[in-house]
Amino acid sequence: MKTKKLQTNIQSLRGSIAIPGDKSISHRSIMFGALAEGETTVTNFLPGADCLSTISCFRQLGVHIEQEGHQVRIEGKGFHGLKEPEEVLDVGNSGTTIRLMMGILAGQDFSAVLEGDESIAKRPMSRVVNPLREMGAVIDGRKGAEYTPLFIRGGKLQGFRYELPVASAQVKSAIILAGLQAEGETIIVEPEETRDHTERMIQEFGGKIEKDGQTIKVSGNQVFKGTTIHVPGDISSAAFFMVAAAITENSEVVLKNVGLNSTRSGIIDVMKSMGADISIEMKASEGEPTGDITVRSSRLKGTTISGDLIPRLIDEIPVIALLASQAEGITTIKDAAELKVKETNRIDTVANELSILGADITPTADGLIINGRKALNGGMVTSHGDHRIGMMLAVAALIADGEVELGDPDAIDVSYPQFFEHLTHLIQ
Ligand code: SPQ
Repeated sequence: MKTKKLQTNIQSLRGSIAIPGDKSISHRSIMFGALAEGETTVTNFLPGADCLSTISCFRQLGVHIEQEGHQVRIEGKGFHGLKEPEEVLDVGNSGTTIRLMMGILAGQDFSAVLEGDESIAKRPMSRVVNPLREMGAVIDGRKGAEYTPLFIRGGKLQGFRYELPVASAQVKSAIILAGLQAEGETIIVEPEETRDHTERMIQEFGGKIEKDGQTIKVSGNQVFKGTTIHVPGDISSAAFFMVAAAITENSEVVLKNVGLNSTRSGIIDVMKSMGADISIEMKASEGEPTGDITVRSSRLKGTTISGDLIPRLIDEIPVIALLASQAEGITTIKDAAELKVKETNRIDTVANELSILGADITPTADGLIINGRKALNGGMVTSHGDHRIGMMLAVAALIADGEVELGDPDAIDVSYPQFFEHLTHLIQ
């Protein structure tokens, strides 16, 4: 396995960085651009491995996409212009790609096979397969289509009412994408509010979607018009530097143009409640709200994170666990069993890897208990192929006394290819 020696025991972090484009929004900009009629231009696109998988799937479906760095041009085909792929669609490591693609393919009058890497092969798919089958799609796969490879034969879909059993933006988005191609109205009820980028993007492409509390209504037979999408910086990427600045001495870091959609900004609320020195300057923007975030070295105290806060910070929990390991007292994270079905079982990987570095952290059935203010030591750790675990460990190393080596550092390219370059820029 490839390893990387991490920078440890640093003096301080200072300076400013422009956070790369949001992964969730970048995926959706390609999908809606392909389904719209006419041309769509995307700026500040995230050229991470996951979003490149989405582009390559749509190219296989006959969509012409030009991508150069952070700039993308898509020649939209409309809902009826996609073609049957010649080969298996490879989603790589991306849960968002496979789950949202299933919603799109469910309404298409052809067959396709979807597959991904080892981690995708372990992630549950029946949460998307079951509602799409109810709408009329034919789907098969390993273990009753719980796991990849998945075979999907789309066709005539019927709108329906569906109460989501888990709070998941991916499941919600897959059903919305199918609903846009179905006969009649589709009604979705969320147990807790999840990221709403799909709903917002439908409106940006001239489509209609209604939202009343946690109930969403969408009708079929809509026509989307190509547009220009500017992707804000990814708060899930900014999170690593927010925590890094808070836990290191003499630090002050400014993170520019970060998306501050309230369905994603739970980490800001948690950091404030833990006593972090954090300030936000909102920017005038169309579409998603954005702003600059400044974080300074902080004296932190433990907290409890649970309930409807969880979907607002689900991907930040690994780095919040690290933050809690440096806070006075106990932090309890609960209601987060969804962490077990991410790129890795993030309850176990966070607890195991941070324990190696000397944190006092206990996994539970639905979260973590962290006993804080423990000095971190060196050690041999690994990302386990999970980008967020890799970046969390690189931030932990900053305050470790002793050498830290990270196994499989390239996993980070999934969402933040410039991560180490940006980290080095901030280290003084
Ligand atoms: O795309 P993928 O692999 O599922 O990525 C992750 C991540 O950490 O980057 C989860 F592992 O983000 C998901 C997120 O957890 C992205 C996402 C989306 O764009 O809709 C929604 C969340 O997943 P879910 O299962 O809660 O809907």
